[in-house]
Amino acid sequence: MKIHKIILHRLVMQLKNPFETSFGTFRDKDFFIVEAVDEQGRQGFGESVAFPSPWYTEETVETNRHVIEDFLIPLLLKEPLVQPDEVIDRFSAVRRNNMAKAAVEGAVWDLYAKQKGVSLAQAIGGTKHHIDVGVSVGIQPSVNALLSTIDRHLEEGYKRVKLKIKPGWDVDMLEQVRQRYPDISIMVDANSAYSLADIDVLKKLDKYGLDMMEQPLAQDDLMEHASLQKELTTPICLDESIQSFADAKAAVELGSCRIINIKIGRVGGITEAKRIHHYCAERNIPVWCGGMLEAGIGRAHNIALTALPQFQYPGDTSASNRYWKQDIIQPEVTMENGTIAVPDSPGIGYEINWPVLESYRIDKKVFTDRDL
Ligand code: OSB
Ligand code: MG
Repeated sequence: MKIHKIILHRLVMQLKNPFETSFGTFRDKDFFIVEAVDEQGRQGFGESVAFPSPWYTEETVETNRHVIEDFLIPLLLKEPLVQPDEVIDRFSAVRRNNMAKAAVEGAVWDLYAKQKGVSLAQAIGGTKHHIDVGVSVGIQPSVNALLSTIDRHLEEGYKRVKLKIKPGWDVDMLEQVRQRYPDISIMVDANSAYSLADIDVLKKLDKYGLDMMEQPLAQDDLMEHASLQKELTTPICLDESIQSFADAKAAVELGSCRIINIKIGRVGGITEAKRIHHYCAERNIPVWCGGMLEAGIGRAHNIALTALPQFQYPGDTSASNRYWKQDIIQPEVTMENGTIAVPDSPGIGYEINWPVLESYRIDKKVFTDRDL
């Protein structure tokens, strides 16, 4: 396949509700849509997931721009590809910068699936027609506010809630949540807010019957998570600590977690995500698909990935209307009874809503193979 042209659209979209984590609060989403165009004018789309500041990993919107424009696009336009699993090798001349790579690789995958006339889910080996989804609830101003937010999401039909925790917003909060909802599926996500010195608090969470505890300790740690996992009955799930197949393998071998959250951006694209998925399937480690507050394109990629069979827990890929007044795709992503239908039309299976996308666009740049 030959990519003839890449268009970088930079968008800013306002979240319906601010999203608070142990690191800070998000109100807007500033990101890129990568559009890859072939000689026939067919278009594939990818979405970047880095945030404006490097709190989650070291990448930012600006490092994504630099790496995509100055390194990845020239590498991609330079020579034709046979198929998208090669993109990761083509990009290996650039160390890390996983979110930048994933945004570009995602556009190639979508284009490839459209060229073949199959859905993206099919192109990567997905088997499901519906995926189970949950919702990730940010830190709230009060427990009462949290309880009414959970009420609303359960009414909407979400299959599980993920609650963000941090020191001081953990045991008491969960005690009250469990009193009100003794049976619902709950997990927590600390985004690295604890250390091993907090082990007594973390052990107290065992009694709330959580599906899992996501990334309690340092973002770059595997060893201490292994020590912690030995002391907990709650399964640990790693998010930030898993940035590659090698990390996933080490985490499983060391016993650092019993479940892995796969995010396409964090691991550098769909091909690396598939490798982690296949390894976890062999090792009987359940995986699920995390979220980065994506707009419609990134959301569509997550849906396709989650169609793979080892995605065994509900993901964080909620419906478009949980985040946006108006999403950039048509139709928007909708959820019914806690599930999202996996599209079967070619590629990501959603059309771009161009007037809406353009209303959020703050910049557009075109790169062609003739510029090289
Ligand atoms: O840790 O999973 C996380 C959002 C931004 C950055 C990191 C995380 C999250 C979420 C929300 O938990 C997931 C979503 O709803 O997209
Ligand atoms: Mg997380």
